Amino acid sequence: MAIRKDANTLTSAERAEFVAAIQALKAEGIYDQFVLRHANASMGDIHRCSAFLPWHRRFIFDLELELQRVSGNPNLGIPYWNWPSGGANASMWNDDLLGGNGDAGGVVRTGPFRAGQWTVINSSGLPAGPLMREFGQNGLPTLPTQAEINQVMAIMPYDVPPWNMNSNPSFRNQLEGWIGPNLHNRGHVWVGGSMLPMTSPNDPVFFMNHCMVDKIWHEWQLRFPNQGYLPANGGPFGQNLTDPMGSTPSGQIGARPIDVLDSTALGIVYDGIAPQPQPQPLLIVVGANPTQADISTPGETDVFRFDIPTFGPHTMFTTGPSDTFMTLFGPNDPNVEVTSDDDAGENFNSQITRNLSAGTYYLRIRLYTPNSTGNYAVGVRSDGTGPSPIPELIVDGVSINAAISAANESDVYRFNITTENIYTIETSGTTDTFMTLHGPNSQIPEIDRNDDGVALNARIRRQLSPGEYFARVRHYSPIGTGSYSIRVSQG
Ligand SMILES: [Cu+2]
Repeated sequence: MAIRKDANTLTSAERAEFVAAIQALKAEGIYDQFVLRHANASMGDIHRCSAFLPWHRRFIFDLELELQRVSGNPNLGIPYWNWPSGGANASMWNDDLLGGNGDAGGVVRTGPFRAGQWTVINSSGLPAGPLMREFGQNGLPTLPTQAEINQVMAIMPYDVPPWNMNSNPSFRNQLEGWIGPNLHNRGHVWVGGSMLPMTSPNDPVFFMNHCMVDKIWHEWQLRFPNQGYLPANGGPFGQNLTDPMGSTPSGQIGARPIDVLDSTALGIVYDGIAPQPQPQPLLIVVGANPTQADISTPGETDVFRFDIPTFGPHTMFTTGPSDTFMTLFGPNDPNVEVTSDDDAGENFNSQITRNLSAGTYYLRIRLYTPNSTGNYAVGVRSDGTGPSPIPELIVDGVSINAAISAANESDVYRFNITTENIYTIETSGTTDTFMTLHGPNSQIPEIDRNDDGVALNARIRRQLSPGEYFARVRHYSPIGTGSYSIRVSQG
C-alpha cells in the first residue's frame, strides 16, 4: 500500500527515505528509463488527450513500485505537491527534500539534486547538464489556489469530443490545464527550466506534481461515482476505455485506462482526502405536505427517512419540474433496496406505490440526468383507509394462506404468547420462504431467522416469553414470488 502525503508535511526521516530511494534508482539507471519513457512518448498519446490522466497514473505508480523496492518500504508513497501551500518558501524546497530555486542562470545549487550531484538527460538518454529551475519566471508567477482546484473539481463530464486540448466542458482538460484556471500545466511552467520539455521527469518534482494531479482525479472520482472515464469507445486509438495506452510497458497492472481507474484497488492511499459528505437523512412525515428540496450540485443525491407505524399501502412521490429518480430502502436498514422508479409520477416525476410494513424507510432521490440540477418536492402518503391490521396468527389455530406476489415483497404476521414455552413458527407449501422473528412487543429487534427449516420452508422453533411477536416472511430470492401457508404451534 502506497501512502501518499503532502510533501510539506513529511518528517525528516520520510524526506531522507524518499531522497535516498530516488538517488538509488538514478544510480541503477532506472530513474532515467522513466525520463525516456515520458520524453519519447508521442505527444498525442499522453498529453492533450483523454488518456492524460490514466497514462500518468500508471506512470507514477510504476515509479512508486521501484521506490518501494529500493527502499524496502512497501508503504513508501510519492509525496504530492500541494500547490496552494507549495510556493517558493514551502518546506518541500528545503535542502532535505527537493532543494530550491535555480541561481541567476537557472542552475539548482542547493539540496540533493544540485549541480554536481544530479545530472539530467536529454531525449536520447545522454547527459545534458545540471537540473534547472526558474520559479515563476515563465509568465505564470503563481500556483493554483484551493478555490481554483475546487472550481475544476466540479466540472463534468470527464471528457468530451474532440478529446484533445479543445475539449469543453471537460474535467480532464481543465485539470491538465488547456482551459480553465490551469492546474497541471501551471506546475510545470511555474518551476520552469528542466520542468518545461518532454524530459521534465528529470526533476523529481515532476512526480510530486503528477501525484497532486492524480489525487485531484481520485477525489473527483469519489465525488462523482456515476461519472466514468470517457471515451468508452469512438475516440482515437489508445484513448478509449479498453484500448492499450501508448508508451506503456507491460507491468504489474494493465496498460488500458480501465486498468487504473480505481486508485484504492491499486493500493494507493492519499492523506488529506476529505471524507465524502454522507447526506444526513431528512425526516419526512407520512401524510404531511410534500417537503421542498433541490439538487444544487450535479450528481448530488438527497436522502429522506420516514416511519411507517402500521402495515398498509403507501405512495412515495415527487412533484415539480425535475426528472427525479427515486430508490426506496428498508425497513429499518438504509442499505436494503426495495425498489426504484424513474417516471411513474406526473410528467417526469418518480413515484412508488406498495404495501409497507411497520418500520423506518429511506428514500434516495437524484436527478435522472447526472449533470443537471433542479428542485422538487417529496412526500409520502398512506393509501389505506385507516390502519390496516396486521394479520394475527392464533397459537395452535388454523394456518393463514398468503402469497408473495411481487419482487421484494414481505408479509408480516403477529401472534400473542401468554405462557413461556417452546413455540414453532413455520411455513408450508412449495415456495422457498425466508422468515425473521421479531419481538417481544416490537417489530424492530430481530430475534431469529430461518431459510430452509423443512425442505424449502422456513421454520423457527424457540423458547418465547409472554408478549406480542412478529414474523416477517419473504421469498428467499429477492425476485421470487409464490404462495405459502403459515402457522404457529406450541412445542
Ligand atoms: Cu506533467
